[in-house]
Amino acid sequence: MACKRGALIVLEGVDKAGKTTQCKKLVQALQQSGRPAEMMRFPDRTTTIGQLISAYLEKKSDLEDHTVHLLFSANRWELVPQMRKKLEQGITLVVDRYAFSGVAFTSAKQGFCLDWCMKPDVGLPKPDLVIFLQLSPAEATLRGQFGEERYGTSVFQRAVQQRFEQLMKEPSVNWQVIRLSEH
Ligand code: FDM
Repeated sequence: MACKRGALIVLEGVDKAGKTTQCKKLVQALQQSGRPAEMMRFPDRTTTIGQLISAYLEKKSDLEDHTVHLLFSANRWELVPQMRKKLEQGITLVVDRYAFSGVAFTSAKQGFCLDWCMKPDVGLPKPDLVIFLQLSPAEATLRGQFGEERYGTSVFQRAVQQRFEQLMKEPSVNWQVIRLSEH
């Protein structure tokens, strides 16, 4: 008997929005309701490409901006066969960041346009749903310091948030925005 394809669900948002926690909860809830579900995250730091990215994020190495953008995309592409297989097996994938983070973070840097940033990810499996956890800069500040990794400054995170807002105008993507607040 052919089994139903799994859904591809992506969680996006700026740092500290709680994506990882919510991904885990969603996987648990799906499993408890009898639907096979697994979590994935990008970057996947376990692969050879992922290790290059991880060293860059931890500021242990420097990489040219276009180069690291392409590595983030390559890190997604290298996992596509595995993703397709799982989806075909009926497993729902809950993914912590995807190509939208790729575009939002690189295009927040000087000299990058959305169009160039989107090109390397064209053709990736399309998410059935993208949940955007919306956290205002003021609320992010209430949650304490951004991490020690690259991109962990409030000025950069604000620029990233603006880029996400531009991406959310794309009607072909099923965006669902969840506004978070401390109160
Ligand atoms: N990031 C993540 C990118 O710049 N491009 C990408 O394609 C992706 C998937 O890497 F600062 C950034 C976003 C974030 C960092 O952090 C990864 P986490 O804590 O592993 O999600």
